[in-house]
Amino acid sequence: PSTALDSLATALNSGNLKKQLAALPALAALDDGVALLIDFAKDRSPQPLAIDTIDPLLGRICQLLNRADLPQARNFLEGYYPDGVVELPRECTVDYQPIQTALLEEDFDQADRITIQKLCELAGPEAVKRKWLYFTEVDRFPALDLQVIDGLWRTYSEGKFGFSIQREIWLGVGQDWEKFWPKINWKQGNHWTRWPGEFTWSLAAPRGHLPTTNQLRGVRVMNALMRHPAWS
Ligand code: UYC
Repeated sequence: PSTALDSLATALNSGNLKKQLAALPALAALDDGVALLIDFAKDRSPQPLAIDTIDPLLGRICQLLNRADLPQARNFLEGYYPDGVVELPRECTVDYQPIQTALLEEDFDQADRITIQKLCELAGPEAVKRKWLYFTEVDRFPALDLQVIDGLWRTYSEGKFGFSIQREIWLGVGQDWEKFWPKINWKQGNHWTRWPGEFTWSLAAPRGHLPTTNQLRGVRVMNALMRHPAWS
């Protein structure tokens, strides 16, 4: 009935991010709701956004329109945001589009694996062979590349995933790793959450849960990510 659509439209136009995000799935499930989401997105930004303009609302709308798989949604996405709602800067030497594609599909498991692979590519051919990073390699990462990866994760996670989110939480617990792990569900009591099987590969995960950084060789890589000048 139109009253249901009306109250969803009111939520969408409330300007309150929590209310807006909460209304999106119900809107995407209605034909008139999909049309509303498309108009809202066009109005908000008729072209993909630069990496310094993170918009988790638009990111979530794209995920839901992509998932709705209706011709009008497909036409809109292809016409306005063919590669996703984030415009990747040309200055990056590594192609981060595969991360954007996986996140758009809400395939957070795949996005996590690609993120690890892309960080190795950024570090160089030795890291690609090794398949893990040295903290000294992280120190040398260009700020822009980390900002792009972080911006993609934030855009497509209702703003809850990404290195900068993990950093915020880590600063919030006074940089105490033992307080940090349980906050992001990487450890419960003495039990490390097993990768990949025990991680939560969805938006149901707690803030900061993704992307993952292996702690098998210690905390130095994560420490280098959290302290990188990209976030200052
Ligand atoms: N794994 O447990 N992890 C791997 C995590 C630990 C282990 C990769 C995260 C604890 C082994 C990623 C957590 C631990 C391998 C992560 C976690 C452990 C492996 C793939 C929670 C045992 C096989 C990329 C903190 C108690 C590979 C990579 C190997 C892989 C992530 C075991 C992303 C966040 C301390 C045996 N785990 N990892 O870097 O190198 O290997 O043997 O953190």
